[in-house]
Amino acid sequence: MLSDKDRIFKNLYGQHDWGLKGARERGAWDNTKAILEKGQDWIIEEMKASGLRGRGGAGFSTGMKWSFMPKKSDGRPHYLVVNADESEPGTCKDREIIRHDPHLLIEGSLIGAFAMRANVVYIYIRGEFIRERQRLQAAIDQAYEARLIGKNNINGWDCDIYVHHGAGAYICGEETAQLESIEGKKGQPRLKPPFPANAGLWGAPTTVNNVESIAVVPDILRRGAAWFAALGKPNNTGTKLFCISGHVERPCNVEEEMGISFRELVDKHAGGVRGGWDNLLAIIPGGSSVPCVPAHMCNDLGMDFDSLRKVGSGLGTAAVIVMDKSTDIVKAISRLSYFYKHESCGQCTPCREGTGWMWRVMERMVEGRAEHAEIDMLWDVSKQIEGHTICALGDAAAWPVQGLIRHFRHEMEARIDAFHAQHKARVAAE
Ligand code: L3W
Ligand code: SF4
Repeated sequence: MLSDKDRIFKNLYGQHDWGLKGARERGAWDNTKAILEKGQDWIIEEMKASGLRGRGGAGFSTGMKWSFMPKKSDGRPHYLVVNADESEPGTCKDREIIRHDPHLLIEGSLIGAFAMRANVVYIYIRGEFIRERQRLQAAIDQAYEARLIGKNNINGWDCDIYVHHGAGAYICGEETAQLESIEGKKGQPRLKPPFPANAGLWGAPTTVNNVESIAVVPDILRRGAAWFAALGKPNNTGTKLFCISGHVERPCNVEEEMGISFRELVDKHAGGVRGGWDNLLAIIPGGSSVPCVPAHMCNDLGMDFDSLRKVGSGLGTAAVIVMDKSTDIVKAISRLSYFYKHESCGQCTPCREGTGWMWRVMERMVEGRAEHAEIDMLWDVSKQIEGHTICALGDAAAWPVQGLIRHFRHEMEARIDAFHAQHKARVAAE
């Protein structure tokens, strides 16, 4: 279990002052100038050495991503975009950082901007987060007033931070759709490559990082990459915010060491599975976009990128959705299918048509109004979507359905058999 001294988010539950004074008491903005004075190369190497992997879902190395930004200016400005569009079902961690520790995010933004030679940062915040946007703006105003950011600030790197709010589209959390949205266009993903580091906002070098990824930067650089890398497991280092929801006694957000077992995470922080461990049916360990993991595989399950990949799922955003045996798992996954159908931007055929097709079949599967062969057809369609689309939403729609078929095919078949048996009985009675 993570010790208090290794905790980064000391005000996760909002018990203390969120403002500049409180943040400073917790160590924020301490010697930021000295960090910047170590230079861009040192910061990027230190970030690589920390092993920090992006906290928005994909787990790409943050230090590596920063290193893709051009080292020499070709006249184009550089941009840092902080992705605060937190919309992944089950995910509610970035919101807590913004509400209760916004200065960690602001300080991390300044350091990241410096490391990538950017003088402008956009924080793209989910449209529904109205109070959070106000809180973030208030914290930014405090930082300007104290001359921690802005032009000619005391830290020695000009940096303006703008809060840009979304309008309720999940797809604007995809990095290139987010860039389109900031540019004032419809939020539709772009083809990659080129990656944003080469051609991002208005065609200029841009890096998009998740809120949590940026908010942990000041602590990593103050305490040292070795401290962060010693937490967790090799290739899965550091601390992580987990959002535990669903059928647990006490749903919560908690910062823990990467790689903690699912059982310890839920027992220690969420009061255990509702009705006891034997009542567990399955979990979705990383936000709605990753496949479910059935109970029998959850015993020694490590909550980190590689361990979850090994069991055919993923850490994603670390939003852990716990489902007990009262859950209609076919209905639950069907609801996710509806979500992805609704949120598809419609640019590519496999996603636009496939998500609607999967949802309609899933709705029939809930009632059992289907044939056994359609389960295989559903699998085939999901495979036609996966990897054949512009952005990851297609994969994200396919994976939950694949997880259901892989682990709960017997449940789908039983439902179909029951439906046909009932139908037969009805016909016989008539
Ligand atoms: C330069 C290369 N850059 C990759 C960069 C790329 C991006 C990052 C990861 O996220 C996940 C999905 C869900 N040169 C590069 C390169 N990059 N190769 O690295 O890229 P990628 O393509 O692996 O993934 P992605 O499309 O950024 C997809 C999760 O995100 N997800 C959840 C989203 C919701 C939230 C939220 O609510 N907070 O994040 C939805 O799909 O798990 O695996 O920056 O440019 N050769
Ligand atoms: Fe749009 Fe879906 Fe294609 Fe992504 S995969 S670009 S959401 S149609």
